[in-house]
Amino acid sequence: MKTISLIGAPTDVGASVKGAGMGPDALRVAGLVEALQARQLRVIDHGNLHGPANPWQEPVNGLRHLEEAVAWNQGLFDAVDSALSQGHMPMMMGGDHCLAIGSISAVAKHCRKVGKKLRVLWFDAHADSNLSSISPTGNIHGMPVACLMGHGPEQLIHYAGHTPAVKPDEIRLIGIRSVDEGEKRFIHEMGMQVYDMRYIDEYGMRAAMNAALEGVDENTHLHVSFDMDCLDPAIAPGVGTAVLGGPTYREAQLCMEMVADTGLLASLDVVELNPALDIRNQTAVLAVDLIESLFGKSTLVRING
Ligand code: 6HN
Ligand code: MN
Ligand code: MN
Ligand code: MN
Repeated sequence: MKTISLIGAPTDVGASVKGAGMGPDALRVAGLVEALQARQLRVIDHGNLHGPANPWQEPVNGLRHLEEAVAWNQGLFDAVDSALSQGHMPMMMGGDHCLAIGSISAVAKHCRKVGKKLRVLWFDAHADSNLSSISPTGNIHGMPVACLMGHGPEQLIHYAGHTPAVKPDEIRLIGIRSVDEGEKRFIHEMGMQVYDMRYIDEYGMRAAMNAALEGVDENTHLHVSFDMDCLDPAIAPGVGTAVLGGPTYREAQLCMEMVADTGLLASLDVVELNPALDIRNQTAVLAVDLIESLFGKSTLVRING
């Protein structure tokens, strides 16, 4: 039986608005543990990590709350590292998306240790590929992809023990539709593969997912980093940086089902859920619904679905 290690990271130090720190509890209230158990998974809820409060300060040298982001990511790196070394599947409940630096760095370290290929599927409205020199806000939740690729403040790029933690060809950005000018150049220079909303409109989600999953095999560790603002705000209003024109409910379900079909999901981040902006916890309920599909719950009539 697969064991899921649930790790709560209740912070919004990397975000532009307050509230994402309530994400882990909103997911619990929405029934995450029970939903996973119903998928025949063993669940260990490790509770919430502790870290510095959000000092709500202006950016310093293009970075907001760097010290706090470093502390949270170190705690998360350690928790994910420990879950993986026990053979558990870590599920990080954010918290804002800067936390993916610690989480995915631990995954990258693990992959190198056990000799697995890494594939990160990054679902997001944003590219999260800013650098302190080009970021319009200084918010670190806009920078995790760049940090994971070795471009970022020294304290945020070495958790994995090898830098960059993630190579450009190990990550796919899916659903993006809000990209800053500097990010466009960075993505181009890095040669990252992007399945943005234009691609999804023209070719469909099935084609986007097939392309994003191309090359994964039994020796691949598949990590999903799911920013709730990837989804259309009509179905997911509880996020701090909503952008019109995201995937529909069915498109999102298809993504999850296609990941489930690979049987390769090995770690997960659910981030940017902001209960302060939600309506009756509906975005958390939606997250749980999508996670069930990610773990194989199917709308189709199948023997094991
Ligand atoms: N997220 N590109 C904007 C910025 O401030 O860098 C928005 C980033 C949003 C990040 O939602 O995880
Ligand atoms: Mn994000
Ligand atoms: Mn986002
Ligand atoms: Mn260095």
